[in-house]
Amino acid sequence: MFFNCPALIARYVAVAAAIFTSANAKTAAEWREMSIYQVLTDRFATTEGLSPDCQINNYCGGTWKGIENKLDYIQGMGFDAIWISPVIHNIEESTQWGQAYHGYWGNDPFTLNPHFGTTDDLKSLSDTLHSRGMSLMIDVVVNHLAANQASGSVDYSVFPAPFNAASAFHTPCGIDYDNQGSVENCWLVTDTPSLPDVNSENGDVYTAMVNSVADLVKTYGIDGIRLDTAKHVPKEYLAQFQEAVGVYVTGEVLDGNPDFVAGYEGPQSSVLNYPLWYALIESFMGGDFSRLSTMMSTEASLFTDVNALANFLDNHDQPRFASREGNDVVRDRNAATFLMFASGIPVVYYGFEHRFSGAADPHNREALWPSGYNTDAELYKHIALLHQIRDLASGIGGNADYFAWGAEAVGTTSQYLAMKRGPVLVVVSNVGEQGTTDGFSVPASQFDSGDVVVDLLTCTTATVGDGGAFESAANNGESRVWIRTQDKGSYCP
Ligand code: ABC
Ligand code: CA
Repeated sequence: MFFNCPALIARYVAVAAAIFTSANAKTAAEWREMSIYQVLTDRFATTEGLSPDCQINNYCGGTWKGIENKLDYIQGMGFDAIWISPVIHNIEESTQWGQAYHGYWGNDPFTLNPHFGTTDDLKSLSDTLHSRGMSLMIDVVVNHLAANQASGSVDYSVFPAPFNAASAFHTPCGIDYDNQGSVENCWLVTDTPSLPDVNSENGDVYTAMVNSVADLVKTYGIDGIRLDTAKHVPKEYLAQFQEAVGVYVTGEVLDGNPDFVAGYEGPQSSVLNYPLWYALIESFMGGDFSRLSTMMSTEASLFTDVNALANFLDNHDQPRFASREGNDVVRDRNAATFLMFASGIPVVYYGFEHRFSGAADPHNREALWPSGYNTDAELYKHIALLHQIRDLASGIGGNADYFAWGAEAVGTTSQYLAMKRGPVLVVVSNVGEQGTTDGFSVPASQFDSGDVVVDLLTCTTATVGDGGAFESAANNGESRVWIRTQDKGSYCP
């Protein structure tokens, strides 16, 4: 994200070079081979593995130790990385929206949030992940701090220096979303708790903010960053941030317009793929798949590296996928199949695997413990299987090749989408549990006439005709993952 600023690049290149030589820092090229499990730290697991009552607006007791103790559960689904909530100290008060359990109400960037554990606990989580060959992404906010007052009466003295003065923040104003200057310089929230907007033009203040994150990266061996509210920070300051932290950054630019969002891509950074998300929600919930296929090709032409984008079906700000009207587990499975083979890094929001169905914030932030961390859950098993197939597919031409290939839609109808990526041809559908007896005639594929292909989800075979066309038979609304039989390895013996 964020690069059009050679002067800043030169200024920070030395720092970045130093950091990239450290053991854990991961580049965009490394991240695009991974898949990420998004965890709200407070809601995932407690240190003792207990199941306390969870008042949805307050701290419920999840910790970094709790996550560490449950890494088998996460790795068992096949994920390579986790993204956890912001780690810094937050306001303690109970507000009209409850407590700061989500971690986005920071008031001291130099101290950790004691609700989530100690410095040793965070180090231990990072070390344990690395010893398992997994990676750690943290959520970070440089756009604002939080205060338990409305914007007109903030007590700046409670912030640590250099944030303890009104001059460390922009003059309060509410955001006009039609004006990018206002989006960048006004306050995301002006009523209580307000979010004082960091004065990025104030060199001492902004450098202190950026360095606080660079310190976290070094101290805790952080591999990547999800940057909150990226579209609220001017691009030149995003570039400064990127260079200082020296690891892959995926920025949150909450916007459906791919032209606008693509303006935030950079050599070591990408964005959360909101434009694709809007299209995929519409298509999987009964719209025409041409919308999704058009967005895929639009993004392929707009982004330099479409494979470094972070794709998702839902997150802590959006209604859960399973909460959507008319949804069912068959659609969930289809969407998960799409996510796993589309161009980009798959990000799965905790609880998807148990069909949690909370809708708007805060209901989409349920505690995970009532699930019993059941590894027999239908979607847990489907995700694990998809990861195995992805490993098989990416191994065929070699990882470097596979993750450089983009996925390309080769045919759509109102009910089906077929897309190819390297050796795999995926067919997904939005018909859901009602199924259909009509299959999909894949009009063209990467396969050759006469090839026998096998769907690794059912072990059904088909023979390819002229121009790579073949019949992907109906499967009760389920997805299919076709591959040449000679590439199937030990699958479908
Ligand atoms: C609390 C309550 C909410 C209440 C709110 C005022 O206060 O829980 O019920 O409505 C954190 C917490 C939240 C908390 C907020 C504020 O802080 O998690 O629970 O809400 O106190 C990030 C994080 C998010 C986090 C913050 C703040 C920012 O992911 O979890 O929230 O650190 C904007 C920002 C985006 C931000 C989001 C919440 O608000 O840009 O970074 N998320 C339009 C705008 C977007 C805007 C969005 C929602 O509305 O363009 O910029 O996001 O307000 C599409 C268009 C989009 C459009 C959408 C709606 O439609 O293309 O542009 O988005 O078609
Ligand atoms: Ca700002």
